Amino acid sequence: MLMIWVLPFRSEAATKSVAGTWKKDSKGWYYQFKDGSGKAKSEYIKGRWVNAKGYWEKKWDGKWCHNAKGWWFQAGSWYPKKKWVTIDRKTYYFNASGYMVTNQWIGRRYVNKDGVWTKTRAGKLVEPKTSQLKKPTYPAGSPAKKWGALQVKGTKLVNSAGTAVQLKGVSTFGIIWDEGRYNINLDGFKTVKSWGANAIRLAVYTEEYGGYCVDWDSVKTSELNKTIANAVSYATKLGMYVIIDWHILNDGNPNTHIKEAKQFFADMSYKYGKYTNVLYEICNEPNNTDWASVKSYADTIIPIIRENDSDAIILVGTPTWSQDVDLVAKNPVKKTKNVMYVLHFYASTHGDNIRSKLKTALKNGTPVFVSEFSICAADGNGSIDYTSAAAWKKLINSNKVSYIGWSLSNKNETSALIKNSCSKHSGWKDSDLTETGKYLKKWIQGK
Ligand code: IDC
Repeated sequence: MLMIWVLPFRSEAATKSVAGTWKKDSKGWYYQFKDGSGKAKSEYIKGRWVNAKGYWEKKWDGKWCHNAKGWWFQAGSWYPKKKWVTIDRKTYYFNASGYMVTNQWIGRRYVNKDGVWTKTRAGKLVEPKTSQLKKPTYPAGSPAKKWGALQVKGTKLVNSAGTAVQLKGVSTFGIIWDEGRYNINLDGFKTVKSWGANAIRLAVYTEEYGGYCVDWDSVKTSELNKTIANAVSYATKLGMYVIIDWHILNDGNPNTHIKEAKQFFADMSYKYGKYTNVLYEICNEPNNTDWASVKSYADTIIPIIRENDSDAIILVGTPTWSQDVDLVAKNPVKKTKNVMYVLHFYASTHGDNIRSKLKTALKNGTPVFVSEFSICAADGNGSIDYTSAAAWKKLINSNKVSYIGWSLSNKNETSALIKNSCSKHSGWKDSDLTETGKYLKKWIQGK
């Protein structure tokens, strides 16, 4: 970038907002703001770079520059590219050529006509504190501690060391629905972990009652966000993996609510980008739509997640209520890294024909994750088919496919894991579990 003119850049406003004093201690110069917000950190103050430890690092001193193409920020021979930089307490984004961008969304943040970050996509979300965005620590011996960041290798889910692993666990009921919401608590998850489960799935319905995309009001949305945040924190405390499931169903085509999905996954990945125990499931069960539409949706959502989280496992639903995993191999998503495709089954309804879809997919190199199943009929009710369930169990275990049982509720339906008569929200004994609950527990226990 030649032709450098140095111009005063919003200097008056800057002076006001950065009012403070340079001070020195044994480690060097630091900057104390006057407004009570403490010391500067990882930001430019009046041309001086204050590093992550809060001290001035002279070698990165910089200044605003301008040419016919626009503004950039020059620090010695370096200038930020594809980067957010906070300069005099305002946050700017510099594109791949190093120019400041204006009037657009960059991931979840909007920069205004002056290039200043002014809002987030979900205005209602409180910006998480920096401390919340840090990589959490997991308890010694827990699955998340032992296995670390999961990856996909061939058709297999593997741990950070490259060894094949199997996630197994339970799905919550709709997280805002009464028959299940109270089971989302630390002790409830602990009970499930005591069975040998290493994963919890959070069913965030989109269009059904209380869903993320209907009856949109700030109270409900913040309630959903709070529940997700709590649930992730319980799983994290226990060192369990946790799947954030955008539970489309009625809506059929995931593109119906793609606008909300973009916001949702930008926010979730921003919050949990450093959580190696968080997985994203981007569309529970596409139906009455085709793979091309689902793929186009996935090709939009995956890059949004990847802006904040470069390697988390992403689960992509498939057409016909997540049965058509056999269609994927011919036309997979664009960014395939650590992506798996979702198969769901309800053993009384789905037999050999769906099992053969799983076999075909694996044979063709498609990684499959069973993020929801039950051993009853597809309406979540009806009778249990133990023969079909056993065939599924054998096929799934022999291929080390991950499986998550539906659902941690006490609703009066066959798929509920807890008896309708049981009102406990944790510490369930075998006598509190339904036939489905006991079956899942045994499977998880390897019996
Ligand atoms: C079901 C619940 C049921 C609720 C219904 C709402 O079990 O109590 O009334 O949703 O539509 C799925 C879906 C899952 C369904 C489940 C059983 O992913 O949301 O839950 N099922 O019908 N796919 C196949 C079966």
